[in-house]
Amino acid sequence: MTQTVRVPKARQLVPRTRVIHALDVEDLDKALTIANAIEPYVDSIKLSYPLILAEGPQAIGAIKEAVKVPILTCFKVADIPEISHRIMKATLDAGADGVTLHGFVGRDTVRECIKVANEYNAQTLVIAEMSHPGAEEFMQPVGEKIAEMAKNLGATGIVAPATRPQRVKRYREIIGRETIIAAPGVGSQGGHVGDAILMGADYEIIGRSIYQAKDPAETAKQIQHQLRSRLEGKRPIPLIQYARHDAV
Ligand code: O7M
Repeated sequence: MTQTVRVPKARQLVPRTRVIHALDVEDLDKALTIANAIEPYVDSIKLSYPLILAEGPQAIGAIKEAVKVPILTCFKVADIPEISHRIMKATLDAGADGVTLHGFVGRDTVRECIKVANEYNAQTLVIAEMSHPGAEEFMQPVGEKIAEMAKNLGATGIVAPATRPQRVKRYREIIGRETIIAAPGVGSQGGHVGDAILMGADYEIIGRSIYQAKDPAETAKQIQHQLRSRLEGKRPIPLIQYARHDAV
């Protein structure tokens, strides 16, 4: 008897609006309302502990069903390879199209996570340097090595701080054009809309500035206008179609 093999159908990140929305609310109904309203202005919706701990992993599938953009989950995986493998599988089985993981844990864990993601055709974003001030203490000194490792292992991309656009520029120099950069820290953390992209990022990750706004859809639309005019005014780095989930 032939066995049915699960055909992975992860949605792929495509740079259109160049915004990833971090939908860090705790209530699924609220998340669904916001997801539907802001979808035209974002390339992906990123879900994290606040929603998943409150509503369970089925919230990933519920949001995914409501929108067409890829769903990233942000558990920032950072465990030994065997446990990371199981976290990845559970997350991807729940419907995630892409995941975030830490790079500081080393290449065995990162390689394992990328291997699992590839089986699902899913995207991997490896955190090189975080956006908060504390990241300068321990992460920044090793961030460039992490970025290089992530690229060499075939990660889809890295995460670098929009709060320090010069660092984004440095990461772009290190990893070249094939590996994407997603940059959090815009708005609530002090980063300006467009700075990270002008320094070489592909996406800016924006959370509270949108979901805490009185009118999230209108705010997301305004952010999109602001981003467009900044990029048009300053000759943006050309858009590239990214879909790297091959070779580890
Ligand atoms: O715009 P905010 O500050 O409300 O939200 C930022 C989102 O990006 C939030 O979901 C954070 O968990 C996430 N993030 C950072 O803020 N800084 C980082 O260095 C990394 C992330 C992240 O998404 O890692 C993948």
